[in-house]
Amino acid sequence: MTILTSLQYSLITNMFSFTIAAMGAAFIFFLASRSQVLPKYRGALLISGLVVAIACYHYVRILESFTGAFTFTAGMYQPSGKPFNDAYRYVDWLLTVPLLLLELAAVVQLGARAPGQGLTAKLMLAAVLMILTGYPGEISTSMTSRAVWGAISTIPFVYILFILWVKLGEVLNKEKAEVQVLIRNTRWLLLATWGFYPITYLLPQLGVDPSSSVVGVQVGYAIADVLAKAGYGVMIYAIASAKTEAEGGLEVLA
Ligand SMILES: *C/C=C(C)/C=C/C=C(C)/C=C/C1=C(C)CCCC1(C)C
Repeated sequence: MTILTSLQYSLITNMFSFTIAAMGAAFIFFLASRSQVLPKYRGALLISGLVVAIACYHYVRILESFTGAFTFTAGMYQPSGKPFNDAYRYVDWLLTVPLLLLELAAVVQLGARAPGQGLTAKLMLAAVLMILTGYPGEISTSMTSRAVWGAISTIPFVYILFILWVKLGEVLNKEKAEVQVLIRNTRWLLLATWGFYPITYLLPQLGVDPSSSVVGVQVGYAIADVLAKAGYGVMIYAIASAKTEAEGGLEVLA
């Protein structure tokens, strides 16, 4: 860790605090919204709830670890000597990224029925590989190994986004117009938010000074997490809700 100004430090801790609030609120929203959609889509909302609950917990730990890594002396935040634990973030992703893919598969048919199951499993496996290979780079102090692990991690990343883009494109035509718009927007949200992570990861490589890098990486990942988990969950809810409507609404249950 490097020395941070008060402004840099509070930007990061305020962002973590906002993320905890956003994830916690999203958790209540997803669970409360389950009754608004057909039973077959309720699994997706439960998974959305799990994702934000896991993230909410990890952000509490990330905030705690971050504040412990600094002491306030002479008007600046100096490294306390206690390391900041990046593993909270990566363990969080290890659990939540495969769940986000499952969440999508629970509202959108990602392939032909039976083979579709296999495809979701492959995407989830690729997600695990992406996170596991990104971690050694994230904690490395050597720019070379950061670049090498980052490049390896980008292979499954490109695979996942490419497959999702193509598969979501294929299912579009089978849906009603309102659902099509929502799936198209979700596709863009996925690309934009997931694309944010490798860009954030690159900041230290781009010659950004160390303290600005810390701010960029921590704030960048937190913004991306809120959008990719809570924001995406709201899109999944909107798809489930539009499909419920298209399939006759909740009255079909009566
Ligand atoms: C809720 C958390 C999500 C959606 C996390 C997504 C993370 C990524 C897409 C990370 C990707 C990375 C690369 C493609 C290369 C560099 C290392 C990573 C792990 C930051």
